[in-house]
Amino acid sequence: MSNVSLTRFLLEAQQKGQIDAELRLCITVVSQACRVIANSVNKGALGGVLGDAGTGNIQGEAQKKLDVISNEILLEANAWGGHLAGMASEEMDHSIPVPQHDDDADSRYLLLFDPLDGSSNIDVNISVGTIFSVLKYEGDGTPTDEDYLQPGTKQVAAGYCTYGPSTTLVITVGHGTHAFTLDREIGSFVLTTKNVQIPEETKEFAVNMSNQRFWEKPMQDYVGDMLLGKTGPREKDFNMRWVASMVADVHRIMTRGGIFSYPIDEKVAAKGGKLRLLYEANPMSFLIEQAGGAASTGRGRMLDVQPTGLHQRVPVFLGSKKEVEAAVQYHTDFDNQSK
Ligand code: P6P
Repeated sequence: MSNVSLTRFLLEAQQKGQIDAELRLCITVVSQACRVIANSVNKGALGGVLGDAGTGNIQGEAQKKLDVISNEILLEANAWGGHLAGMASEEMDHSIPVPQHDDDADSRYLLLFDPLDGSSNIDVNISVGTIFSVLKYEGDGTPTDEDYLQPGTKQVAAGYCTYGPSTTLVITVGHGTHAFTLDREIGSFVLTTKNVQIPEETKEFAVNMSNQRFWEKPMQDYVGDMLLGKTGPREKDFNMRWVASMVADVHRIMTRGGIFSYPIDEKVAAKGGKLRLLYEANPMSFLIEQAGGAASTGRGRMLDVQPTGLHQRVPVFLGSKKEVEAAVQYHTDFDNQSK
């Protein structure tokens, strides 16, 4: 396969009518911002960018210096192109409008992102990443937070970039999920996997087991049966991985299958879950579904959830289709018995 650059891939998508010029510009600009973030992340201790920023965000989390830096890189990169009506970030309490210039195109978009997911791993040199989601802005004038409260099915593009041994950008515009690897020598993302396909079955699960005693019963039964292995009702042995960096765990699933879960537990139940719907669960779910996988809250399709808040949290089950269905079945059976 000749080296297809991201630029060429997006131009061809536009020629096929899958995206318009503004959405192509949006994804291009985000990919360029990811290259700048990768450059900062890869400097590590030499870049003076490790450690805490000494500030906190609306999530009640201490911000890392690179959280703040990555957020600023994405804001600055996307402020000038005329392709966006506004942006929302995990690191900002509210969305911000992007000034519209007279000659701006009609179709404008809303960009949402987690600028550096898994940032607690930065100081210990474990892969982190950027997650983004793109919605159409249907209004006119200045968008407000409410304009972002669209179900995941309304996304027109989504992606993540992993900053690990290689820098890998995985995107969808609703026509499959595709992976690009950064060629540092030419400074370009090159197509390395077209039409990612996640195996329907798996023997690998990703969950933070330290929360086990706080889970709902169906989750305890689901994982408990996996741990019984061949001797249990699942009749096969499972392996476990937990990077505590969603982008890294999801990328492994994109590459070899698996199921990722951050279920409700007593500690986060009041907040609705741990992971955020609009800029973590929805973009990842769009990518996973486009790669033949499934994504659920445990009690319904993730992309059908009608958002009620910019930083709303949800329980997450995503990955190999048949394994997600198995996890959901435990919840369905439990709920039916409870009626
Ligand atoms: P825990 C990172 O903070 C994150 O939002 C996801 O990237 C990751 O999957 C999860 O939280 C890790 O949570 O409770 O294991 O630290």
